[in-house]
Amino acid sequence: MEEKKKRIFSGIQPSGELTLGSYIGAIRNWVALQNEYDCLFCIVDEHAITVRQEPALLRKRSIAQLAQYIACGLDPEKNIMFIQSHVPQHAELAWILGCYTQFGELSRMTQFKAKSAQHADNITAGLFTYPVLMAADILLYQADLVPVGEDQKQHVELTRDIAQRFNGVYSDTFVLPEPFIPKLGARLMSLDDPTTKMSKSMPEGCVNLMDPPEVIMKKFKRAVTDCETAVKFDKVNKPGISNLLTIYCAATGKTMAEAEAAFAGQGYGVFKPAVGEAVVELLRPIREEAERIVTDKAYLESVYKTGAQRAQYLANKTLSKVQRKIGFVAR
Ligand code: ATP
Ligand code: LTN
Repeated sequence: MEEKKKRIFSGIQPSGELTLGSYIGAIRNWVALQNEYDCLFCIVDEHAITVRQEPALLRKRSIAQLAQYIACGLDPEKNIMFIQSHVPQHAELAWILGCYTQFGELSRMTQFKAKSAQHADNITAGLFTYPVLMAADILLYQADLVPVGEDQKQHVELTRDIAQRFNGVYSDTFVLPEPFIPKLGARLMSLDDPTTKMSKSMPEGCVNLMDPPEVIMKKFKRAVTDCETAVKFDKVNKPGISNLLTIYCAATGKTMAEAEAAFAGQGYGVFKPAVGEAVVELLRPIREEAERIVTDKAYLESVYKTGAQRAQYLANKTLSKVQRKIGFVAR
C-alpha cells in the first residue's frame, strides 16, 4: 500500500518583489520537495496588509508572484497554489488561535520588533498578531514541514507552541510542524550592508528575481566587501565576502572549498562580477519564463481558483473540528 505523503505549507507576502533571498532560502526548497510531499504554496496577501500597501500594486504583485512561483518550477497540477484571502478559514482560525496565544509570546517575536521599528508611525494590532495568522496558515492544513529561511524559524516554533497548548487542552487536534531550513543560504545578507538580512523592504543591496542581467551585475559590482584582497570565508571578519561566497556556492552548486580555490590569488575585481554572472545565469530562465506566464491572465486565474477550492476543502475539515472542540454550535 502506498504510504500517505507528508504535508508541506509555505507562503510569501506579496508586499514587494520576490528576492534572491526568498528563492534560495525558501522557494528552491519548495521545488525540490514538491514530488515527495503533498504541498500547499500560498500568496499571503492578508499578511502583506500588516504594513500599508498600495491597492493596485498589491493586486498586481499577488498575480505576478503566482506567475513567478510557477516559473521557479512549482507545478500547479502537483501542488495547491492559492491566494490566502480566497480561503476565509485562515482568518477564522487565526481569531480562535489568538485566544490561545499570550501577549508576552508575541512581544518576543524579533520580526515584530524589527518591523515596528521600521514602521514606527503605524504599529497596528495586525502587525502584532501576524504570527497567529501564520500559525493558522500552517495548522489549518496539518502541515508536517514548513520550508522557510532562518528568519521565520521563530514563527514556526511559536506555531508549535500554540498547537501543543491547544492539543493539551482539547486532545490531539493539530500536527506539530517543523521548520525546514536550507543548509546553505538560510540567511543571505544585504549586498550594501552584510550585517543586515537581504530583504525586499530594503531594496538597496537586494537582488530581485526579476532584475535584468545589467541590474544584477551592477548590484554585485558595488557590493560592500572589506579592505583586504583574499576571497576567503570568514563570517566574523569578512561578512561581505562570506555572503558573496555563499551566494556563489548556492548559485553554482560548488562547495565552499571549491569556490575559495577557484578565486585563490585573484582580487575582488574578478570575484564580484563572477558572482554576479553566476546569479544572472541562475535567474535568467526564471525571469524569462515568468515574463511569459504573467501575460496569461486566464491561466493564472484558473490556477488560483482551483487552488482556493482545493485548499478550502482541506481547511474546512480542520476548522470544523476546532470549532466543535471549543464548544461552538454546529452550523
Ligand atoms: P520583508 O522585507 O518584508 O521582511 P523579506 O524580503 O524578508 O520581506 P519575506 O516575504 O519575509 O521576504 O520572506 C519570504 C521567504 O523567504 C521566507 O521563508 C523567508 O524566510 C525567506 N527569506 C527572505 N529573505 C531571505 C534571505 N535574505 N535569506 C534567506 N531566506 C530569506
Ligand atoms: N511570515 C512569513 C510569510 C508566511 C509564511 C506563512 C511562511 C506567512 N504565513 C506560513 C510559512 C508558512 C514571512 O514573513 N516570510
